[in-house]
Amino acid sequence: MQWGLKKIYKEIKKAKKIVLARHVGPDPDALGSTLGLKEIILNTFPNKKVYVVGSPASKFKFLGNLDKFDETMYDGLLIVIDTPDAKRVDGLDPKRFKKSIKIDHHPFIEKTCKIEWIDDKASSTAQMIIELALHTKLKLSKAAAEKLYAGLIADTNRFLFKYATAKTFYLTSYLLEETNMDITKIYSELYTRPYHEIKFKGYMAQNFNITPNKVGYIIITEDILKAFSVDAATPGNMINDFNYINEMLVWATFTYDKDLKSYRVSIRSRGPVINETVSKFGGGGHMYASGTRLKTEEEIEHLIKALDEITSKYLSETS
Ligand SMILES: [Mn+2]
Repeated sequence: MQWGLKKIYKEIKKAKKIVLARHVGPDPDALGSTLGLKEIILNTFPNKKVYVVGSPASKFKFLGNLDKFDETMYDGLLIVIDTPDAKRVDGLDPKRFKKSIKIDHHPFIEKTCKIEWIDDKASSTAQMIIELALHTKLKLSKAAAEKLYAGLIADTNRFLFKYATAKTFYLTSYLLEETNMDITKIYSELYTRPYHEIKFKGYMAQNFNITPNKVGYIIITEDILKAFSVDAATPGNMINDFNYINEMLVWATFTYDKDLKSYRVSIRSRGPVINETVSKFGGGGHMYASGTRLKTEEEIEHLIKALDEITSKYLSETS
């Protein structure tokens, strides 16, 4: 793998103009990795032009500012981060770049870039960027470290998930040692939220439906979102808060998004592998954290049934 990292470093060193892109509907890992890598590149090569593109997410504004993509950027070096397929890259077509690199920790879907470094055992792409800095001459900075740490703790839910491995802790320790970053500041930026969101979380807690096979789900309508003044991304962002409930081994939120005229679906699991099932419903993701979009309540019913079946199988195999 170190050979691959050297190759990525060489491409970065050669390029004058670098475009960093990630998936639509960005989370802290997608944003922290791209914005963190930008800091690292500029810290090492101050004269390069580095752009981080894609639509902004107001919730994660503290991670840094984004650049507007324009057609003239197609002659730069593209680095796609945290995105397994071309159609999910936000705001540009990766195939139009002559030079492109992918750095991703999702299970492989398709080849979209000339050079691809995929590690589906990595907890986060933030972790992969730290690894890249460790093994090459790229120089970490405190500002970069804080963005990467935000991505890493968001994707591992503060080291709670199975993806948090010895390597994750090792690289985190390296990050702390190298940069002396302020982790409490990051927690406060990432986790402080308005009271009305906590009230909404209370609503969610009270309203999960639970099947006998331990699948918990909640369908959230436009009216409910309105009543609590939250947006359609909020339930999905809160899904990790409903881990460690005895009666729910797999749990999901189905949130109606009036702009997309469809349901945003977020799913988590504490046991059964869910991404293969979810991919049959047009989605994808990781073994225990997955999502998709669905048009109708009928499709929701089918997905719940499919999740119930894999959970039932898992329960009979593990008991
Ligand atoms: Mn990620």
